Amino acid sequence: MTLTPTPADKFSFGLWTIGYTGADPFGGPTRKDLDVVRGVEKLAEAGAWGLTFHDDDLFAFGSTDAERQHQIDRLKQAMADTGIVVPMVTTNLFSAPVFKDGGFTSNDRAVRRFALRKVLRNIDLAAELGATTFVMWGGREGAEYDTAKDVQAALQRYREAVNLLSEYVVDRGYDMRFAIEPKPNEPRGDILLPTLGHALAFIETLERPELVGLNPEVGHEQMAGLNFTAGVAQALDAGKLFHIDLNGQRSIKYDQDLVFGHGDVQNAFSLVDLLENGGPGGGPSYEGPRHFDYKPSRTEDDQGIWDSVAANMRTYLLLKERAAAFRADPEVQEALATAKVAELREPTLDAGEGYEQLLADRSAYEDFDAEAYFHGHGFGFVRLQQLMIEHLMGARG
Ligand SMILES: [Mn+2]
Repeated sequence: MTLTPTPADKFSFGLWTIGYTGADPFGGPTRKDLDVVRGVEKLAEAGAWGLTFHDDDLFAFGSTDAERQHQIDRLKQAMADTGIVVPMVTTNLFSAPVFKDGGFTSNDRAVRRFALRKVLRNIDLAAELGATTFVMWGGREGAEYDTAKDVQAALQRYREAVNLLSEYVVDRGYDMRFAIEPKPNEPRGDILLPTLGHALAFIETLERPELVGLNPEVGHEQMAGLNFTAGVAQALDAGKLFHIDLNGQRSIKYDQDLVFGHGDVQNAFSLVDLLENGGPGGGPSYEGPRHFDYKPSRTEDDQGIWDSVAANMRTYLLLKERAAAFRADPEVQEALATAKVAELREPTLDAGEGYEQLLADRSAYEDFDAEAYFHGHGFGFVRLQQLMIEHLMGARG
C-alpha cells in the first residue's frame, strides 16, 4: 500500500479550505487571497483528484456576468490543464449581509426568493462542470432567539426549497443529487437540521427523497458530542451517504476545522476502517469523494497551506494502511471472534421463524439460564480496543 496520494484515492478539497486567509472573529487575514488557478495546480501537484467550491469562492458576490464568466473560464482551463475534476459544488447562502437571517428560511420572503434564484443559477454551473453532488450547508438557517423563529414554518420553507430544486434537476435532466450538511450551531446560535439524525428524518418528508442524502462533517457531529463513525454508519444503513467532509475537531467547542486526524484520531481510525472495510462483504462501504473540509490554521504561511493539504491525505492513507493491518492480524481476528462482532450480522430469528415459533422455543427462554450464561464470561472488548490502539501507534504489524 502506498502513502503517496493519487487521483484514484478520490481526495478532494474545497476552494474555501485552501483559500482560507486566516480571518476569524478576532482578527483579520494572515495570508493573501489564493488564485483559483494556482489552487488547482497545487492540488494536482499534491496528488489530489478534485476541487469543490461555493459560487462566491470562485467569483465575488455581486460580480458582473462578465467577471463571473471570466473566472469560470479560468477554472475550466486549469481543470483541462491538470485533470482536476469538480465532483461537488455548493452555494454560499451565508456570507452576504442579505443572508443574515438565512436563505431558504429567512423570515423575509424576498430574501428566500433571491436565495432560490442564486442556487438555481449555481446548479446550472455545477452541471456544466460535471458535478454530480450539490451540497446544502444551511449555516445561517437558524436563530439565536426562540421568539424570533417559527421553526415549524422554517422547516416547511426548507422543504419547499429542496422540493423546488429537486424538481429543477429532474426537469433539466441533470445527473445530480443533493447532500444536506448538518451542523448544530455556528454561525447561528442554533441551526436547523442540527445533526445527521434530524436531517435523515427531514429527507423522508420530501417529494423526491431519493435525490437527497447527507454530507456529514466530522467536526459538526463532534461539536454536538456525537460519535461521528456511528452517525456515518447510520447514514450508510439508510443509503444516504452521498458525500463526506473529513476534518478534525477536539471536543465540544467552536468549529475547529483541523486537519483530518488532528482531533479524535481513534474515531478517525474507525471512520476510515468503516469507509474502506465496512461493507457487507468486508470491502469498501463508500465509493464517493474523500473530501476535506478543513482550514489551514491561521498561524500558517503559504507553505503551511500545502503542508496541511498533504497532511490530510497522508493521514487518511496511513489510517487506511493501519486499518488493513488491524484486519489482517490473526490475534485481532481471534479477538473479533471472541467479541462476537460478526455474529451481529446473523438475523435473530431463523429463516421463516415468527413470534409463534420463538414463543415455542423453550431453549430461548424457559430453559435459558440468563444468570449463568454470561456470569464471569466477558466479550473481551477492551482487549480488542487495545489491539486497535497498538496498531494505530505502530506497535504491531
Ligand atoms: Mn466545519
